[in-house]
Amino acid sequence: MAHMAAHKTIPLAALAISGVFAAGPPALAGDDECLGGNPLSQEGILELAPGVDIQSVLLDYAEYEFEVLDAIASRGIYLVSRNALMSDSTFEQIFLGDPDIDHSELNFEAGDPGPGTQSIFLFTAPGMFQHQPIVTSLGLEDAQASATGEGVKIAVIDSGVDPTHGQIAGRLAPGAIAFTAHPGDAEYDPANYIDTCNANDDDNDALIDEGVGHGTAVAALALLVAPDARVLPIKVLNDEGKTTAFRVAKAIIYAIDQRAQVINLSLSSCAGLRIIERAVDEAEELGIIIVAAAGNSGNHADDFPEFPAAMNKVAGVVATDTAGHVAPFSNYGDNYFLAAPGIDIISAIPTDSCGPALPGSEFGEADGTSFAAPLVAGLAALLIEQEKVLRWNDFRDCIRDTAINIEGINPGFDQPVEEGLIDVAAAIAWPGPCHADFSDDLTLDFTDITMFLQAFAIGDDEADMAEPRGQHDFSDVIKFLQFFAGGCP
Ligand SMILES: [Ca+2]
Ligand SMILES: [Ca+2]
Ligand SMILES: [Ca+2]
Ligand SMILES: [Ca+2]
Repeated sequence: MAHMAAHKTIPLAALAISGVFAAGPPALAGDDECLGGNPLSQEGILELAPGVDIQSVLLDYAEYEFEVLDAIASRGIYLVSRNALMSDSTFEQIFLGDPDIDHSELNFEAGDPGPGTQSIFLFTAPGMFQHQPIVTSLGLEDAQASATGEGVKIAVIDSGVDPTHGQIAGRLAPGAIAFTAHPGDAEYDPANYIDTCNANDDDNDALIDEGVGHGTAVAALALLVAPDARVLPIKVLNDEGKTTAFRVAKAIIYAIDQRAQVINLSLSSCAGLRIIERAVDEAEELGIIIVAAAGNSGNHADDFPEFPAAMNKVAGVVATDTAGHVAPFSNYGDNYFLAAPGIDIISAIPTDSCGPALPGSEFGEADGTSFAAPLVAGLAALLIEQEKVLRWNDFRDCIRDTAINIEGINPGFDQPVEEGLIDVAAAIAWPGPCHADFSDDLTLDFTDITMFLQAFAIGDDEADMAEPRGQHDFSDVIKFLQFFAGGCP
């Protein structure tokens, strides 16, 4: 029943859905087309120095006829078009030495994961969703006796969701949005975050709407682990499962500004763009846990790392079976932080499906690192509700202490993953760090109060313990005192 990754090629920097929906041949490990990517030849990204106005930049470089296509204006990041006479390398070099431009880089073509990744799920009976093997293997019932993710917002940066699906309806956070085209393009509609199709094979790969259903399945899996969390759908993948680096960065920044506490990215790229890394860094400073699928190329990260999963401070997720055997299609390697089940995973699919998807069915079964990642996102939500995780370091420590080592059962894989396979019940039973112990001596005394106040006064991230994150105010002091009064676990 395991459906191998059919995705035989991932162009460099192709941001592709990391889900595999159909039976097909195994992935071709080491496919060097991973290095051959296609930057969008008439687009580029400019990161301006603080206080610089984009209009003055456009004037300074008027001969190149740059036009603003899209913006993350609050961060001084702009997507510009340029005339066809300007080469990629010229764009990369022309701004060197200009103090107004912090960084320039190319935008990358969105990519399809390749033939066979069509949205064909195997039909499963509705009752199977709540009773599938991962519910037992991860210990979800035990875990949910202690935490359900209440009050936690999980941003799902994906293909949108079906808001009418029984597993999704009533469980969305306000602020759902779509970034699937440039503002002004006919396709761009910020309100249209719905996981729908257009019944056309827009990318001419003989697959119609192969991305449809992906986001609905991903969101429902996060909610399977954390049933009382709320999902914020941010649509970046179109109905063919494609997007661009710029849109992914824009979506992460949007999730930050919407105060999501967890961000799930079931998509990957062979290029680690600076604007995505910058967005990841900003999220990490605010205590947001970022989870990303490792990708389905069957490659070791030392050969072909995929991003953002392989970035520091991102929980990159390798797919295994329920016992921890690495899936043949999954990327692996110790650049990826942990593993979760991603074979024969049952989840929600849009009820109003189209194209090749199952008409009228509500649940389907599929494989992919895409479906392993949201299980980790759900776990993060449970730990955040418990206040065991306030920031990335806490999550990292929890996984180090509770994940199941899978090296011994994967002799064919050199260091399959940095840590191991998640055990949700064990993670929820983890005692948690001693948040008030600023002196790291496992006791709480006046020194810790002094150190907290010093950290608070200089605006250190460690002292930003309560919402609103990114601000040091009285709620952080109250939270510290609560942790202090509660003692070390
Ligand atoms: Ca297609
Ligand atoms: Ca289409
Ligand atoms: Ca102490
Ligand atoms: Ca705060």
